Amino acid sequence: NIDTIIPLKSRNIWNKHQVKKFEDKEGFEGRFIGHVETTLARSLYNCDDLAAYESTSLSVRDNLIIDWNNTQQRITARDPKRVYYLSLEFLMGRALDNALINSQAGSDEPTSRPMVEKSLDELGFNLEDVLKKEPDAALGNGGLGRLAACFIDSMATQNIPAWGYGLRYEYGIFAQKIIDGYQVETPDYWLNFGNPWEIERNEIQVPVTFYGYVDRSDGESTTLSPSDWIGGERVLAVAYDFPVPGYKTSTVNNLRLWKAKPTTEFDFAKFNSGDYKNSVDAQQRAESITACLYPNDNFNQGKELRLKQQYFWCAASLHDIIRRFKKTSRPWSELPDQVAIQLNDTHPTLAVVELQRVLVDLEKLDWHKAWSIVTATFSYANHTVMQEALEKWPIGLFGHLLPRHLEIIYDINWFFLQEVEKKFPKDFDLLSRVSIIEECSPERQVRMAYLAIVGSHKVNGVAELHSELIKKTIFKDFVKVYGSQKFTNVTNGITPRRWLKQANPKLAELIGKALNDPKQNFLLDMPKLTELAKKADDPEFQKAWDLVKANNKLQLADLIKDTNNGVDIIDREHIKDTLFDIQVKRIHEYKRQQMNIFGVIYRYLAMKKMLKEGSTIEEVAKKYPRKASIFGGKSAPGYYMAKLIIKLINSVAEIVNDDAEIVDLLKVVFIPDYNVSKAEIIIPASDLSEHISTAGTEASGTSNMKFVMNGGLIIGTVDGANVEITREIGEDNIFLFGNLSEHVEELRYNHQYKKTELPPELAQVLKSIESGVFSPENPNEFKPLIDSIKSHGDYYLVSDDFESYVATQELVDEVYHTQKNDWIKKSILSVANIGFFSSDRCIEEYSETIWNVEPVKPET
Ligand code: IMP
Ligand code: B1N
Repeated sequence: NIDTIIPLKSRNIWNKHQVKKFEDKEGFEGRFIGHVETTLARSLYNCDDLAAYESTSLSVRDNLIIDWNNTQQRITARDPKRVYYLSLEFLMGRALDNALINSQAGSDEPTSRPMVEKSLDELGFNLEDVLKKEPDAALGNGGLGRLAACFIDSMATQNIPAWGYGLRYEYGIFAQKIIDGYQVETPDYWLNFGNPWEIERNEIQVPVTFYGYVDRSDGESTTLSPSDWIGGERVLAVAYDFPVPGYKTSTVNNLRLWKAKPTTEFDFAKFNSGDYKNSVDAQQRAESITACLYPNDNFNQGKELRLKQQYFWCAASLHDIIRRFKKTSRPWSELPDQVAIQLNDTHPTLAVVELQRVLVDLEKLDWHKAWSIVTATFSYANHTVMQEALEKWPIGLFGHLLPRHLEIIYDINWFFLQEVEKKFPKDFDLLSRVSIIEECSPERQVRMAYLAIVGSHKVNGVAELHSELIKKTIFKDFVKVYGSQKFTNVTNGITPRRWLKQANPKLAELIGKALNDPKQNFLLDMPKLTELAKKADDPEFQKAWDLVKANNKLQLADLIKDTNNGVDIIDREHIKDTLFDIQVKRIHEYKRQQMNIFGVIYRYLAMKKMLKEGSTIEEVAKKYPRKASIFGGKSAPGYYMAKLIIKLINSVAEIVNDDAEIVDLLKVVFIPDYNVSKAEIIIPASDLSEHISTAGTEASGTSNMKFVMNGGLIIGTVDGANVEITREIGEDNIFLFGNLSEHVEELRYNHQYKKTELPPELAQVLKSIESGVFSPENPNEFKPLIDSIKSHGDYYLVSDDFESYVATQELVDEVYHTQKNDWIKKSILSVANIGFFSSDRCIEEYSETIWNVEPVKPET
């Protein structure tokens, strides 16, 4: 406790020198130069853009830390219920621009950004160049990790007393290079130049134990009574804190990421036997726990190191949460009144078991009392129905690493199954279906999703369709056991601070003007955007709207030129009449980039055919007007088919872009190394974006929301959040196509029993690929892609949706090129009605219906 450390008589001096935030240009410049000269030990003579970035960040961070301290003190004094958001991934992107936008210095400016921009200019720097020096914090794979980042932004903005907990990977998601059209992974050592945004807390070190055995030599303890776990390996978790500023509030929350390091304890047994080197090596291995993010999206690889990461993180985080709870000396029964722990998918499910272990083994609570505290504390969000993504751990591996936790899981399961048996006597089938332990060959496994359900008081899906689907499919039996009240929906959302204001400042400004809200308070209340609808038909406004889009497209053209060795692929003269059709997301068969590129091939072949049959290029242009088909995204390194899809896209690009006959009517681009900061340039530039997953496979999707918020229209299937986007913006403003999720099962069945034929459009496309048009040196190159459709049951139903996809693309062309005003109107109306998808709304729903927490507002 701070009060006891500094004697009262010394307080005056402390208060006299209290550090103050900079409030104006003068103040900022003083800080900036101070950091250049003392923190960085540089000077006027050798301050480059990187140093300017570091110094600006450190200066802004100073302000954030002051607010951070005040926030922590306020919360400590009020001691409200807190939320802990546990996520193995936080895909934060860059921090500086966001901090400038979210924080306020200077009373006349809405944010610090314009002031700092001016200052930097006077100091001899350009803010945009300085911002580009920051590497992305890419500690995530895709949607799930970026959702966590949006959520912590919204929690800070809404003054929710919340903490994020995750891992500080030394290497985030790999950097993607494209070499000869193939993806090549290179390491992302994002900490190369240090990181001004993290505060290393060497004073916060939590010991974490692995392996060993449970000692029952007293002959008395059972698995249900306090037990002695004798660990075999110990590492330390060191805390690294990242400030999370809210928008237009002085609340700054904390994201705490753990790094593994060796203990100072030494293995004397090894040392005494003279094995000094092995003893040191064993210690060094500790650091491998937080070395690397697993680069899989929607896929469970089942590696021991991954389970180790999960336990390391859960144990350290829980320890911290419990330490904080204990400071107020409340009885354990009040834990659920003070603490809500949110599980971002099943990755942190071990925290459930760890809390039960702490309560029973260390705090000596009765098993059942402990368990009711545990379940009242946790809630679980499911993010996928894909079988290959559901986490399961072989009990051999699990029991070796965490022997005591496996016992606890057996006991949790035992009591759970008893409950089920009581409700449904003699239904042995049901018992084995819901058992947390899957009894199957070759080895029994722990089903983490079932453990998460049993250990939580609420379970939610992330979009309406998805939440209904999990109740009918993967968790059907649990609805039977618990009733449906335990299962709920919170549709995903995105932060409009990053995804509108930061990514598309000109559009935010235009909207602010239109709403008579130059300070852009609408960013805190996105449903206010509905007022925009009044302007949808206004020709002047349409013109201004279109101009913003055209400028964003030029910026994307610059990015494409940069990533393509300086070669301009996009014709700038025609930027306004070139439809930018974009699909950027992880490459995955279920997301169906293959269908998109087949569509591009279809278009190309059709254009060639027209020319061959004597049409003029003008006639071709009429049917197939200017279009740039833009792709981006990473494949998991071991995902063969996804990598082949990347290669196909690049091979098609090579042929199409070099084909002088079709002039510049069709361009194909694969942007390498898609990440958050590239997304901020790509998304605002889209006319059309593709969200075309097989119905029922994409839990929600969040980039669909980002594209619409930036005035792009969607071509999409009736899947994930597309359904609710359609409801909000109106079905006239979205291009939907394809089969519905309720037909998927039957369609797959038909494929299996060969009752389907390829539609002629697709047959033609596959034939051209097979004949080597796009891989003359190796006509067989793409055979596995073709076989997956023709011979292996077309699991993702490309052949079932292809005709309607192609037809819908032709409708898109028609509206874009012949009814441009109508297109712009659709765009404005879409933005007007996208307010529901602000992550602020998500956080309100979680706070009210799941966490039961309230904001703690700063005094004004
Ligand atoms: P924790 O919740 O105990 O981890 O505390 C988070 C931070 O809040 C600490 O590192 C302190 O900076 C601050 N803090 C915690 N307790 C107090 C307090 O009683 N007075 C002022 N600041 C506090
Ligand atoms: O979570 C996003 C959703 O919008 C997406 O539809 C969904 O695909 C995504 C294991 C995952 N689900 N599951 C994962 C990521 C990493 C991993 O190791 C699974 N990602 C999603 C946000 O709700």
